[in-house]
Amino acid sequence: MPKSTATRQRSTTTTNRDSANGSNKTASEVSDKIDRIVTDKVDVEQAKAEYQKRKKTQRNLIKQTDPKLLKEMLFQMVPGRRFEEKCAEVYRTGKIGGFCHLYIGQEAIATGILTALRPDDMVIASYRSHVQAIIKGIAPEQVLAELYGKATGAVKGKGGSMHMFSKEREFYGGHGIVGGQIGIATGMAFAAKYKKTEQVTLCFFGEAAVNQGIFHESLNMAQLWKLPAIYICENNIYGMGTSQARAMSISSVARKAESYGIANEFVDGMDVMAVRDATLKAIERARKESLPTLLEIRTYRFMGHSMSDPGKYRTSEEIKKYQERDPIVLFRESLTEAKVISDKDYAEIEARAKETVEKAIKFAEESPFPDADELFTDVYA
Ligand SMILES: Cc1ncc(C[n+]2csc(CCOP(=O)(O)OP(=O)(O)O)c2C)c(N)n1
Ligand SMILES: [Mg+2]
Repeated sequence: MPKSTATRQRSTTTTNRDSANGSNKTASEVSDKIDRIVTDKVDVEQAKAEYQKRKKTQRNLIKQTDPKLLKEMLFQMVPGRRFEEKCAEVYRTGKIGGFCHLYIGQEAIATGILTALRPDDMVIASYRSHVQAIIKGIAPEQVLAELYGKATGAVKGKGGSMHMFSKEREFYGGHGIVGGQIGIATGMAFAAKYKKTEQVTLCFFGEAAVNQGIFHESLNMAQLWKLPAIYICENNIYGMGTSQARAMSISSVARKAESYGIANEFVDGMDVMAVRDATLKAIERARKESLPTLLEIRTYRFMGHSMSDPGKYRTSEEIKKYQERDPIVLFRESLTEAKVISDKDYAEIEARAKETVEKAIKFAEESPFPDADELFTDVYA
């Protein structure tokens, strides 16, 4: 826990009486206990050991899954990574303006979840959503053109990085207000239930959004009205430069869902098979029983919060440690061990990914900027 927070906790804990267990404790014993409660950051070594233990289950999941789909999942992750790396490169040349939040390190989440859906299921996300938009079916060309502010972009060049949208693909944004999409998702799930469409609504948000009132109001209503919604907390343990330990009194997001009676699961976000497995169960619960689920998926972003993040709040050692659990490397290893792919297959996947990104770049570069008339279209206020 950072020193400043530890100090703040200590200075406010002046009582000698520990009300939780009724015993007499010194102030320092109480504050040590608080430190332990507040600081339960995932320990990388522990996560690695757990993953090794889980490999057997993972291999079983791999065996039960169509090899074509497994290759497709790896294929979704690799161009997702290469796309974002290219965005970073191009951003630095000034061709992309405005905010730009990259997804590098979190690819197993979008892939494990979005390859488990029906095409008509609805997805809504935060501003960190280029990869979700692509896997949900918006062409990489349209996503990149949107980043360039070009007329051929997903929303005609008027939204930029944070506002991908496609009614046709049932992808409802790209939202810049932290937590704002959680309320919208709840309304979407209500509409689907009301209209009996059997669509499931999936809502992606970060762990910092959980501190917003809208999260709590939405979860309460979702369980009360039995809505077919899946709330996906991508817990990368930082909200901009603030670590979760400094901002959240109880760091288990999954436990917060329990207070509303919502089914919940804590998932390793570096393991795409675990993400997919948890999603399949949540989808079944939503589709068959019309009940919500919250998934807390632990992950880590390898890049800064956005392209303008100086990154002074964490050490390069910490980043390197998490990079040892790179979701693409882990999945590639598992598929190789299970003999689903060879090194040659992987080289082909990388080549296809490169081609996809190059095609998107060419398209974005060659596309025109919107006409001045566009300033007056799609304006509702
Ligand atoms: C209501 C609101 N408050 C503050 C901000 C500024 N802000 C933008 S991103 C962010 C952090 C969000 O972190 P998290 O939800 O964990 O998502 P992550 O960026 O880690 O994916 C903040 C505070 C905002 N956009 N909206
Ligand atoms: Mg976060």
